Order: sequence, then C-alpha cells, then structure tokens
Amino acid sequence: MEDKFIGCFLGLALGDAMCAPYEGGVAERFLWRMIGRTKAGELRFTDDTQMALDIARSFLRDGEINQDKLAREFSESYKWSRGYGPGAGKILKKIRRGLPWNQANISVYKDGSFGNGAAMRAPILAMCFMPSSPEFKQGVIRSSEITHAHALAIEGALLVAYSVSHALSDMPDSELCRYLIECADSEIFRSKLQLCRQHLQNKTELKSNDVKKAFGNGMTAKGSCVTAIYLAIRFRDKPFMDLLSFIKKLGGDTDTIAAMAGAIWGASNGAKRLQLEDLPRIEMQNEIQKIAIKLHATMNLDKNK
Ligand code: AR6
Ligand code: MG
Repeated sequence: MEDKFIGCFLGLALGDAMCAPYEGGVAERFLWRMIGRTKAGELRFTDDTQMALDIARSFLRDGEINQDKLAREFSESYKWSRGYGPGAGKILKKIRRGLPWNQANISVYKDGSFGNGAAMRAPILAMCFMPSSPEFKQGVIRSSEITHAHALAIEGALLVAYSVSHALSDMPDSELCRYLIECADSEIFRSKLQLCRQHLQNKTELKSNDVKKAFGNGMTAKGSCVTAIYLAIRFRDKPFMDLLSFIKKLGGDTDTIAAMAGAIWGASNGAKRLQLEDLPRIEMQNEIQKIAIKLHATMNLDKNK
C-alpha cells in the first residue's frame, strides 16, 4: 500500500511537471520553457503540486483539515511563477493581505470559482481519510472551498478524490463508474460519467479530438475532471508515459489533467510501475516521496485505533 501512496503523489507531481510545458497557447508554452527548470536542471512543478503539498503538510501538522490554517498555508506558498489560475491567484493574494478566506473565495466570482483548481489537489484527501468516513467528504469540501466555493468545483474535487481512493483499494472499473455516477449531483457530471462508463465498457479507442469533444480539456472542473478519470482508467494497464503522451496531444489544461489522471494511475499501479529511472527528475522529488510515506503511516495508525 505504501508504494501506491508514493505512486499517487509522484504520479500527480510528475504529470503536472512533465505536462506543464504543453499547457495553453504559444505564450504560456514559451514562458514555461524559460522558467520550467530549476538551476539543478530538475523539472519545476506548478500550482497543482504546490497546493497538494500544502494540504499534505497542513494535515500532517494539524491532524485535520483546519481551514484557517490551510488558507494561510496556501496563501504563503503563492508565487506567480507557479502558474496559478487567474482567479485563484487573486484570492490567495487577498488572503495574504488579511481578508478571511470565506470572503476572499467569493470576491472574484460571486458564486465562487468553478475552475479545476480544487480537483487538482483533491487526490491528497484520499491519502488522509478512508472514503467511508464522514471526514473524507468533509475534508474534500473544506480543502476545496477555501479557493473554490462553487458547487461544480467541489463536485469535481469529490469525484477525483473518490477515484483515487478506489484506485488505492483496487475497486474494479465498472464498480467505480457506477459509484461515481451515484455520487454525481449535477446533470453535467452525471451525463459525462455515463458516457465515460460506456466508452470504457466498449473499449472505444477515442482519439484526442473525440476525448476533447466528449469530456473537455479546459480549466473548468466540469470540462476536465471526467477527462482525467476516463484517461486514467483507459491507460491504467499501459505505461505511464503513454498516458502523458495522450494528454500532451490533447492540449488545453495539460498539467492539471495530467496531475489528476497521474494521481489516479499512480494510486492503481504504485510507484514501481512509474519506472522513475526512465523519467526526468522533478524538484523536491525525495520530499514528495517522504510525505507520501508519512501520509500512509498516519492513515494506517488511524485505522488501527
Ligand atoms: N464564472 C466565470 N468563469 C469562471 C468562474 C465563474 N464562477 N469560475 C472559474 N471561471 P480559477 P483554478 C473560469 O482562476 O481553478 C492553473 O493553471 C475563469 O476563466 O479559479 O485555480 C491551474 O493549475 C477562470 O480564470 O483557477 C489549473 O490548471 C478559470 O475558469 C487552472 O489554472 C479558472 O478558474 C485553473 O485553476
Ligand atoms: Mg494547472
């Protein structure tokens, strides 16, 4: 199980760092070419991994998702060069200046952001809580709403977190799809998940353009979470690099789709199947691995109480 936790966190971080150079249009790609490596030549990660680390550290320190403390952690880690979403960046700067998070999160969009920024970091909650516990859902909602108050952003985060959780426990695909469809609150997520189940059952080899049309490749939760879930399951028995190559071709919000799909893939397959020796190194790789091990130890201790 420890290997699956490491696979999940490294899958998220590697997906993020390796697909970041393919995100967005010409300007974004050019910028990332300039700032996408550390001085030591390691790949830099973006806000996806940074916020995942913030949640993990905050949980390991506090033993819970304490929203005030996590809001401080998120805002202190904020750096423009991590490529945060435009709304999220504004919210985090306001929190840093002292605005309470529950005012900041509705100050850019009055119903809150429906971006995928809550879902990209949600895999961590699957390494903090058992999916059957009330703390699981509560933890996803609490960690999401600090920056993403919109119901669709939180729904996307829950679906990604459940997918990771069930990948950690090897739930069969058909059951996972059924479970996710039952959990979906909105028509948009339910219909996309039904389509996802159909394509997986029929083993349709959708081309990247068809995936984009069916599930989306953008920055919103509704236009990216099911994409990531579909691809993680479709590529589960294939090499990690095949999954990332497909996402690079898909275009759009490549780093976040790869972070979510990478976390689910890694939770299913574990770190050994990532074949790290063949992949580029990312910044703080050892630290990420150590945090995954600590999360695993904490979850097991809790289970045995
Ligand atoms: N009304 C209109 N547009 C919206 C709304 C809304 N309520 N909510 C979101 N958008 P944001 P994120 C649109 O900025 O979700 C980074 O690369 C709007 O165009 O909250 O944290 C991350 O890594 C807004 O700019 O960011 C992710 O890949 C966009 O959705 C990605 O950006 C994203 O919402 C999104 O991160
Ligand atoms: Mg991103």
